[in-house]
Amino acid sequence: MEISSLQKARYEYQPKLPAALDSAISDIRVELGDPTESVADQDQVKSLFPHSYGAPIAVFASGKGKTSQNPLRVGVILSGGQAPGGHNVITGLYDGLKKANSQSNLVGFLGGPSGLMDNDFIVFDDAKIDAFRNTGGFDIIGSGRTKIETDEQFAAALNTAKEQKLDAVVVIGGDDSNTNAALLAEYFKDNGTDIQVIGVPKTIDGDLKNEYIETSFGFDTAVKTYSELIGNIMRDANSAKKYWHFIKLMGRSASHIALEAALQTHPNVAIISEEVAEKKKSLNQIVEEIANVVRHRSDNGENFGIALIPEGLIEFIPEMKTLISELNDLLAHDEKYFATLKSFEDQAEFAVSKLSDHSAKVFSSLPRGIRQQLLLDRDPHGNVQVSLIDTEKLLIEMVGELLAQWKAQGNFSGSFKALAHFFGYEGRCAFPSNFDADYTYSLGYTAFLLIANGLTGYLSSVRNLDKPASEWVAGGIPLTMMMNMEQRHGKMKPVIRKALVELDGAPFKEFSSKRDDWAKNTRYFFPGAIQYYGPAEVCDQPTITLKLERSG
Ligand code: FBP
Repeated sequence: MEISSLQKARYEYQPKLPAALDSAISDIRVELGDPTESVADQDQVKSLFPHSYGAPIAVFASGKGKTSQNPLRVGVILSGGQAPGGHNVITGLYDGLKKANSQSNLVGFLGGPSGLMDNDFIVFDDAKIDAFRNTGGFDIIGSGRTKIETDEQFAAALNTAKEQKLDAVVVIGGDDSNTNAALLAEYFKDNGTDIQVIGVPKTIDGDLKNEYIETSFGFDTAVKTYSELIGNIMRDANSAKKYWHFIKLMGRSASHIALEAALQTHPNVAIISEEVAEKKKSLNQIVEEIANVVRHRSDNGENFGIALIPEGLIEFIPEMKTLISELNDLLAHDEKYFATLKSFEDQAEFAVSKLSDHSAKVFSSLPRGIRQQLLLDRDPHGNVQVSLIDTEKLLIEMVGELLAQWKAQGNFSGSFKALAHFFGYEGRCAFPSNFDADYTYSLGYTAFLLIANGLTGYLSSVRNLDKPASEWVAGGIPLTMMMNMEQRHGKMKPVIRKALVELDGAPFKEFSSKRDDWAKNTRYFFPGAIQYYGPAEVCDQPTITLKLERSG
């Protein structure tokens, strides 16, 4: 296979490790803290995880330890959406295993969790690993969204683990996949095995974080990629001065990506879904707010602008949220009957007959395309596939209609020509930034250390991320500690709590203190492309969100 010059150069990049990990394996020791509790619903979570609940936080420090150097056989899966750095989790895990004992083996299950259930695998060797060092994507073994859910699926996973003689399984995934990892760890123990399960926090969405997990990997690279593109579009808009650009940004639920991209580029409008929910803004209110910015800028002779729209917005608008939740429930309950309805008209009629009066009205008021998108198949976790809903086009249409009304009333004299963009998939497989390359390699290496210290049901954690990598602190956080009970598919389930944008958090406060100025004036900021080589202030900086959260 031919490879680019950058890929060749990136093969040579040596990811940085926390100082405590950058020594002989025998010189790394684990420190265990006090027993922990889940974030909420302690009694229910405890009763569902009798074997793993209450485990202590683990931290790795320098000093003589008892990290096992016996040969290990470990399986790894990549789960869910791609995120830059996934390959380096695997290379870090592999290097840790081989450094401790060259007889250890790393088994990669193909195509996500289904590979584990079907025992579809490869065994990594140096050549395979070296071909993927510091590269983006998940193509080293592929990923998938199958959920290990039913008794048969859990039994199949255990069967494979036994057949493969695995000591441990590493699940690289987001909140749902790591919830699965916690259930799997519990199941393995419940079935009398010592097979360990370790999770690694992945997702460009940035919503798998808490006091101990400062960020999920991939967020840094994805948002820097989007910000580069937004900056380029801003310069184009400011050069031609004739278009508004409505840019939808990936992030299924939380608006961390939109917020960070706003902090990096200073757009005229950036909607933060969590604020929409908190202030109970209706779709019409959002439309009016955007139209007001368009009018204001137009009054200043600027018939152009940039609006950032978070992918998950639609689910945070109260009337839409109710509608979507009613649709989710009815699609889950009447799944079989619904599948027999072939035309959109029949499906829509059935939905309207089952929805509450208010939701039926909201549903019927939406353009046909959006109604169709709302009835699409859910993902395996029961979520609406918001990346397939054209919210940016819906907003352009509605803002355009309102401005046309204002024009007819003599309240708007400018022009509104808008273009829609969606930045999502183009950010998920970029070459990981130095931050993500270092962070993911450290997470993989830490996953190995957790296994070699006999721990299970943990999420690999690397903290102190606003400092140079040598000062990072590696360890493990019990997965049950991050759990609470939530309704899924109409039933209460233990899940890892998703981290949404906090309106009293430093990143949102910084944004809200600047946004009025950015709306009226053209303050565009051009971050440019991710740099891999050069001074640390250009190449190794974490996101603004991470810095503000750590200093706040
Ligand atoms: P994960 O939560 O699995 O990391 O996926 C995140 C994401 O990229 C979302 O931002 C997006 O809504 C979704 O995946 C798209 O899913 P798919 O790749 O299945 O189209």
